[in-house]
Amino acid sequence: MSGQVDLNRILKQFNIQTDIDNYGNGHINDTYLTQTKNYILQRINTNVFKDPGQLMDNIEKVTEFLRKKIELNGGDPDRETLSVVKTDDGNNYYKYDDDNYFRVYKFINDTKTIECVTDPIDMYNAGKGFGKFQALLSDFPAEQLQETIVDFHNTPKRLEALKKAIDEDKKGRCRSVRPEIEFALERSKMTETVVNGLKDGSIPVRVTHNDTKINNILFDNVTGEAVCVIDLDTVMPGSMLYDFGDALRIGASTAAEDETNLDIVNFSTESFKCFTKGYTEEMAKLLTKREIDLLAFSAKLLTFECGIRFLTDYLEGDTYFKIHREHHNLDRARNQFKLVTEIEGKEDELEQIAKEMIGCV
Ligand code: ADP
Ligand code: GN1
Ligand code: MG
Repeated sequence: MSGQVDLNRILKQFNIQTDIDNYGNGHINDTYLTQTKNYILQRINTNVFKDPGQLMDNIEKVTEFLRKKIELNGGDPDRETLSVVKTDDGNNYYKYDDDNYFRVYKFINDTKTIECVTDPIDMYNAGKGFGKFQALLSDFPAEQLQETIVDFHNTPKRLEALKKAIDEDKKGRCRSVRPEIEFALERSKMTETVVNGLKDGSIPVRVTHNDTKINNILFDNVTGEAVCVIDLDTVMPGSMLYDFGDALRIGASTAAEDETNLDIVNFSTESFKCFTKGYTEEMAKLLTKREIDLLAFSAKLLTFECGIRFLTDYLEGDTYFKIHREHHNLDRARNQFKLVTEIEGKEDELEQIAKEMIGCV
């Protein structure tokens, strides 16, 4: 889509004069890196984020808040949080036309992203990174944030969306995915736990990231430690269980999110243990008993939720997530459902591990 726009003209608005290449593996935005390797340009996906101005205001508030805290803690705010680059007119994004909105961040050098974890130590580092991010935001005034995607982790509503897609069957694909549909509908009961807990107050509302997949964290090239949590588009009020569970969804999987050989898609107990250790080292003091009780459950819930989102998008004709091959969303859904089955098989053990990890910090 951004092939139709003049990227150099956009960069000029941000006072940047260099060429630019495609970059990154996100499913939502289009990302570019300047050839001088100092700026990231992103086209904000307006199919997903309806109000880019509101989105960027959220991000500016959150990053400014983090910047101050990082400075107070003696850290390096240029590395440890995203830095929004303003246009010459002082705006935090540039509207090219009605369909094309762009923003620029400083590129954070000497870091790497991980698509699929092969060493559980990376999960310990990721746990520390996401835990620290959450702890730093624990006193951020949540009422200052707009909901950039309403009901983003409202799992019962996600299931309703799947049912609607089944009823409409726009692409005539339902017939070929009966087992997947059955798998999803059989598990409808679990979708309500966190949403109801937030509603009745038994689970606290916190400022959360809401998209803690493992490639949304930058790791130091040399030490492997988490440097910066990125992709802040969905930072808004939610439950820490969303962040904890979602990080394990890909992070504890032994294969990529779209791996089609389901025999090699397993949920690694060791990765779960390492992530929980890192996360709770930063967050244990802030967690309630109810949150601790639901840590293992959250991995199952968020993996299931993502699976039904992929299946819904498949039935609707692949309009939300970027796909790179036919049936890509179906492959992703099957992969996530395999992980759900794996987690179901070891949920008691995972609960036990989570409690041990909390006890030892
Ligand atoms: P999406 O919403 O499409 O997932 P992201 O914001 O996660 O987009 O960016 C996509 C990828 O670009 C990331 O996984 C990361 O590799 C890279 N990236 C984004 N911002 C930065 C940055 N400030 N510094 C270094 N790399 C970045
Ligand atoms: C999207 O933007 P990205 O690629 O980090 C999606 C997440 C899904 C994830 C599945 C805003 O994340 O919610 O869990 O794909 N982000 C949005 O890989 O929908
Ligand atoms: Mg991302």
